[in-house]
Amino acid sequence: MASRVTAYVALGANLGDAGAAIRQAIEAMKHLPLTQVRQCSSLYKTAPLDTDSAQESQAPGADYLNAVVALETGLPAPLLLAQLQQLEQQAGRERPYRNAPRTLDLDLLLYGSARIDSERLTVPHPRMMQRAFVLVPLAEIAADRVSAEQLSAVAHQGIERLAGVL
Ligand code: PH2
Ligand code: MG
Ligand code: MG
Repeated sequence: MASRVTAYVALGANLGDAGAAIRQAIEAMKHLPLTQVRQCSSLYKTAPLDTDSAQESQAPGADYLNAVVALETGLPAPLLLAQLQQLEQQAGRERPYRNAPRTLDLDLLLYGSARIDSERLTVPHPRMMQRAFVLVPLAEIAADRVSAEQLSAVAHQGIERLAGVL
């Protein structure tokens, strides 16, 4: 049997019904081939980060809803990425400019202990350690993958846990 890997995926949305988009994406991930959803973090309300300064005429957008899930998967990382991108498309994702508000963003954070540096995919996700909206929900379900130092480095970023919503 092909080997199975624990992968962590960050979910984010700040356009349209973000809560519905995140819940639907988690349901859809349960139906991906060779894949089970093992754990879900709480849902978090987070202030938009890194909105593109070259786009100052654009509003930074609404607050985000963010979460992280753990998948157990037999899909190789490039195929998992393709499946996640397909779910983004099904949620009506458009990319008018970098970090634009989005109906659904699914980022592959970690794929087992793999280090991947290809044209299409970098794992661990290159910016995850600077982002409370990733580290706080990740630490909730995978405390061994985030250190106290990494959490305290992002502690100033606005993030609110929405208990009992997911
Ligand atoms: N995603 C980004 C850029 N900024 N800010 C928050 N709060 N949440 C996000 O998911 C997010 C962001 C790029 O993917
Ligand atoms: Mg992202
Ligand atoms: Mg993305």
